Amino acid sequence: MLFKSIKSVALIALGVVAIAEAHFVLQEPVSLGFDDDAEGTAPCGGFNASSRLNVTNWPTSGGAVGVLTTHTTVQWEYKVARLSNLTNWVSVTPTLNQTGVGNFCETLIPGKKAWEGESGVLQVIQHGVDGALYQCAAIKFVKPLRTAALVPTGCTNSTGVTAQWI
Ligand SMILES: *[C@@H]1O[C@H](CO)[C@@H](O)[C@H](O)[C@H]1NC(C)=O
Ligand SMILES: *[C@@H]1O[C@H](CO)[C@@H](O)[C@H](O)[C@H]1NC(C)=O
Ligand SMILES: *[C@@H]1O[C@H](CO)[C@@H](O)[C@H](O)[C@H]1NC(C)=O
Ligand SMILES: *[C@@H]1O[C@H](CO)[C@@H](O)[C@H](O)[C@H]1NC(C)=O
Ligand SMILES: *[C@@H]1O[C@H](CO)[C@@H](O)[C@H](O)[C@H]1NC(C)=O
Ligand SMILES: [Cu+2]
Repeated sequence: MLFKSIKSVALIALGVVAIAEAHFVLQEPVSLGFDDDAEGTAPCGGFNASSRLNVTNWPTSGGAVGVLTTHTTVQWEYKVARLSNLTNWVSVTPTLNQTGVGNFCETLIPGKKAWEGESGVLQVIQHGVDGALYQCAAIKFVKPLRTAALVPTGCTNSTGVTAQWI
């Protein structure tokens, strides 16, 4: 649900308590930023998609995407674009139907093989009662991992969280 005045710094400080007030917050990889009021603004929830302050290497074999979510039934889309063409957002998974609130971590969201070596942006879209909501992260498409993907500490599923590709 929309909560008018809370800002990202306060949200981070409040941690889990804040999930009752935010639509969803991208926690992994490092987000371009969170603004509750602007989260419905495509492509990046009110933040400049070209921002490169904190870039996460993204193996084309897949990386972990962790969110805090407050809506009980939502559909997720995971898309990527090249930094050189931020009008061309490409889905890297089917749509995911997810229920339950709290932490939700998809451990293997792929990159795009054809874009290996290029700078890009990961876009996470939540469709729910508040319409489409957007969060992004600056990434670089890198070679697939030969070992099992690392799931960052804290990228977990809360009790009662379930999901199904549709
Ligand atoms: C977004 O950031 C890029 C790169 O820093 C800059 O060139 C562009 O003007 C910014 N766009 C907006 C709308 O602020
Ligand atoms: C980038 O993100 C990492 C992981 O959250 C953090 O440790 C680091 O301080 C961030 N760097 C900047 C410049 O924000
Ligand atoms: C960006 O991608 C779109 C869709 O593929 C394409 O039509 C457009 O020509 C591309 N623009 C640039 C600058 O490459
Ligand atoms: C998503 O899952 C819920 C709970 O199982 C179900 O009621 C709903 O119909 C599903 N929505 C879609 C779009 O598949
Ligand atoms: C969280 O649940 C989803 C859907 O069941 C699953 O694909 C994912 O691997 C789980 N995440 C973790 C960290 O176990
Ligand atoms: Cu909401």
